[in-house]
Amino acid sequence: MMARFITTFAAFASAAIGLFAQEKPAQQGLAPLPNIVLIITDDHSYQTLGTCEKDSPVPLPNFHRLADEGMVFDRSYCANSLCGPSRACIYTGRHSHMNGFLANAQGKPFDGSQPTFPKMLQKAGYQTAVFGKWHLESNPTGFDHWEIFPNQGSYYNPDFISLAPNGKKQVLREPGYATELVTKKSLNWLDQRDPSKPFMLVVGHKAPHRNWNPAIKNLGKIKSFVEKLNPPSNLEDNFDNRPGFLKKNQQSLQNHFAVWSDEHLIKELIPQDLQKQIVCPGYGWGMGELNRMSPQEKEAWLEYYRARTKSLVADLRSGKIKTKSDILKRRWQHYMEDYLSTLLSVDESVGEIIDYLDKNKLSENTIVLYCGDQGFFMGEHGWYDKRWILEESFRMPLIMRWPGRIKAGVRSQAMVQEIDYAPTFCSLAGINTPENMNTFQGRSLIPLFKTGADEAFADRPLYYAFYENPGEHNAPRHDGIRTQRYTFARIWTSDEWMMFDNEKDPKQMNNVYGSANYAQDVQKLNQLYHQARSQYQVPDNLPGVRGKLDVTPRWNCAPANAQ
Ligand code: SGN
Ligand code: CA
Repeated sequence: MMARFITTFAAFASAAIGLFAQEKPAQQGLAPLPNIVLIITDDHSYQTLGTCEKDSPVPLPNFHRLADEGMVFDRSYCANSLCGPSRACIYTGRHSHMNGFLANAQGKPFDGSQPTFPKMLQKAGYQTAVFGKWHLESNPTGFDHWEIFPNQGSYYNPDFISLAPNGKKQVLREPGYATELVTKKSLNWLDQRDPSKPFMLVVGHKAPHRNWNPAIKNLGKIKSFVEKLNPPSNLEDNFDNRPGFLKKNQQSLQNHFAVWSDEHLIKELIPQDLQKQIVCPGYGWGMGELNRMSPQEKEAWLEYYRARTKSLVADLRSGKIKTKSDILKRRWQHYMEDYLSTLLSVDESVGEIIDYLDKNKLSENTIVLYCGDQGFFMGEHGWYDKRWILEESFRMPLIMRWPGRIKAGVRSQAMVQEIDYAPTFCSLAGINTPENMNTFQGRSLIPLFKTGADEAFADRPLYYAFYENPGEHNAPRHDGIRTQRYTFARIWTSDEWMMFDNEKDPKQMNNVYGSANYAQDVQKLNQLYHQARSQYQVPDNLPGVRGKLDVTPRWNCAPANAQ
């Protein structure tokens, strides 16, 4: 394993990008160190990436452009499908049990004293900044400049936390729409940077996170398009043939969707008798974002969603919508429309960033990595949200663009994971000393730049663990692996196992764990699962069954990263 790592790395260092063979290329008069732009969205699903097919119906032209000019990864996965933990994995290049940030609500912030790629790049002379979504509770470390949302952040007129000139933390509310503000701040920072130094910029968008509030200018822009979409075939999943815990989950459009804050229906316009049909018990009314809007924004927002509500009421009265299934389908359309509308602004942001790099002749020396922070259910299994090792939640968008260095227009089938980004960036910056690289559990993605394929990424079991218990949507603690063909996992809370043959059952409707036909594969996967746990140094008591987990961060990962 170690040998393969070294060979791969050596081949890369000498051939692909010779300048990185040395530790500090810039000091040796070689080409400048590459700049890094990491764009992270919140809850962007692979299914709605808009780049997946050339003729994708999702109207996101700048994502199409990014895909045309870069490499799209079809098999890119997170490590823990929740915002804070996933970001901790990205920044540290290590799994949650190593970086100590296991869950959003673990009551202990991310320990910013541990090694992260921003800190390493900063030390190597990079100018670094992060804007927007951060969600790790402690102050960002490794960044020269940061302006972050408190917690989840808001869509309209959001607050930003930053350091005042006196070094004290300040919270400032800024007029505008979150996605546009984050883009503007990012581009301003680029404009004001010292051009003699390399930079690493993190653009952290809130969109398309719940409660899916689009920019006012984008309201209604894709309504007619969404009306032509069909919901996933398993929108009304009954969870037969699978562990009982899936049924207990609380993230269904049918039963756990708040009619005002999530669906944006206006209560006063829904007659009492119809309210019973459309309100999920316990998920009623309440809408914080409305209070953040200016009177004009509020009026435009209300006008748009009044029309949505009236049309639903009219269709219920006329009988156009009758059954529970009809109501669910309409709700799914509303969900899709709002979710995708928030992405219209992300699409603009991506376009503006690429334009900036092109116009300023930075593209050829800048790698842009676009990713989500996990996957998201778009009605598959009847769900929204994420948290599960199930495919839609585990798989996440990843596109990398670097003209001349990363082959354009390629759809890579390599098995990659978010913990790979940190070692990639550090290798690109020439700071891949054994000491640095031994803090990471991922692998540098550089061997994939030329063609999108490499033996080391072909069938690499990826480890996943989720620790909240029970958490907001009642998802249990579980961990497992994804191989090229199978998903294999243990639900610790209920001691149930699940295994999906993703080739035969891509929608993951049938647990084959106990099936005689798969007995040999179960054995093999069980072995791979235990191998992964030992390779990544997962303590025996994790994820644990219930109760609080408190893990002290560790960062000496050798030899786990030397796969
Ligand atoms: C909020 C959402 C949840 C979501 C978590 C975590 N509820 O609490 O639906 O799972 O964030 O999301 S909401 O009503 O407040 O929108 S994460 O992406 O930040 O991990
Ligand atoms: Ca998220």
